[in-house]
Amino acid sequence: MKKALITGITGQDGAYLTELLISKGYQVHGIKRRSSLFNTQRIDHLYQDPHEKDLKVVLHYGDLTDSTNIIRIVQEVQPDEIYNLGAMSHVKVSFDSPEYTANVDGLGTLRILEAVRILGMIDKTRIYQASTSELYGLVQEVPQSEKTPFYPRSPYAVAKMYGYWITVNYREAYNMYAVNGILFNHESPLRGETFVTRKITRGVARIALGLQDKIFLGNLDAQRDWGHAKDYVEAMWRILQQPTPEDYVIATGITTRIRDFVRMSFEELGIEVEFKGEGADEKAYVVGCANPDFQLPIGKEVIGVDKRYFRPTEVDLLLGDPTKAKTKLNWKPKYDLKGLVNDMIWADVELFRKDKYLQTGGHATLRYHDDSY
Ligand code: NDP
Ligand code: GDR
Repeated sequence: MKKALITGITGQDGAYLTELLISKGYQVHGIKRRSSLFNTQRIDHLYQDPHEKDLKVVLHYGDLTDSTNIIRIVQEVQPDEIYNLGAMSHVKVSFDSPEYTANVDGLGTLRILEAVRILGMIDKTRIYQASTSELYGLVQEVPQSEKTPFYPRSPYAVAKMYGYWITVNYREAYNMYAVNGILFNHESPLRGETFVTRKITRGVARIALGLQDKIFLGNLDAQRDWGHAKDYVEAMWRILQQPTPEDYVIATGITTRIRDFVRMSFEELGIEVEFKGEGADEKAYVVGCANPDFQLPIGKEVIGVDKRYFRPTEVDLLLGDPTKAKTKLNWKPKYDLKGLVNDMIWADVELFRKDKYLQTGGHATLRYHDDSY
């Protein structure tokens, strides 16, 4: 039985990757951080009582800032594959916590590579590094491919740049099987609540159910190449199965503005919105409701812009060229953007229907604070 070790197993990608690897017969080991609250919601459906035999998922306490801990876990697990997905992954938050971000996202990668090297496991263990389209930053060339120069625009991206190059360097210096997946944005119903797509689908679901008046967003003009996380973890696995270690861009090849993601989310629920105004004065209003379950007053203001969500330096346009992945990995996404929006918005409607039920029955007073960031 192959063994995989996943850092960041409690995150969006960690959860989908764990499901995928279990379905392929792996035993999956994951590193989770100690937290004062349970933080395993995304993988709880895979939970097994640790007293059972032949466990498919084993969790270890740890942290990417702690090399002794990383070395011990790698030694104990003896993984065939390591997926380094753990990171402080929020671009805006990285401006608030730049040093921590550098430690986890940059040096954390080094700690993984060093653990494998120090333990003499170079010939046994393959390493996947979660690199990102944020490396491209300030637009140099469109679409962005494996050959496009980097110009990172946030402490997050700069830290990931270190992670990218140290992975390449260890591959070249020590002949390690260490590779980068340069993944463009990928989303899902498990997406963290403060990334823009999930912030939108949660907000739109609550507005449609009458639980919230409006949501505030930042830069509506930014363009992103969005795919579904389920498709992207398949690509991660394929990257590590290749005979030679190489880096790959994973993207859909289609880019969309934030404003249009908002429009599409409302549209899925039969609500038509129109944007008016510019910059910080831009707003969206309801202009039609086709679904009897979601009737909102025509003219209702549902989206506003708040400058606090703008970044000090922005990445305006991401559009990936996945030709290499399509040709060499035979990878092709199953979801298009409409399918992604559909999956996300209906999951959030289901989630907030429960809130609605509790509120209507007088069992809860609800306050939402996930529209920060
Ligand atoms: P998430 O934010 O959902 O998950 C991040 C994971 O990292 C969580 O499990 C988190 O633990 C863990 N983590 C955070 N800090 C530490 C630490 N100090 N030590 C150990 N683990 C830590 O991210 P995604 O699943 O979306 O992304 C996975 C990886 O891919 C990340 O590295 C991200 O930067 C990168 N990436 C993501 C893209 C995307 O669009 N989703 C695109 C390109 C790259 P906890 O649950 O306790 O917070
Ligand atoms: P990103 O994702 O920065 O691309 O990083 P995010 O969803 O946070 O932002 C995408 C774009 O939307 C704009 N935006 C807003 N963003 C947030 N979070 N909140 C808002 O209210 C808002 N309004 C507009 C942003 O300015 C930006 O242009 C994600 C993360 O998963 C990284 O870890 C990963 O590496 C990259 O994707 C690829």
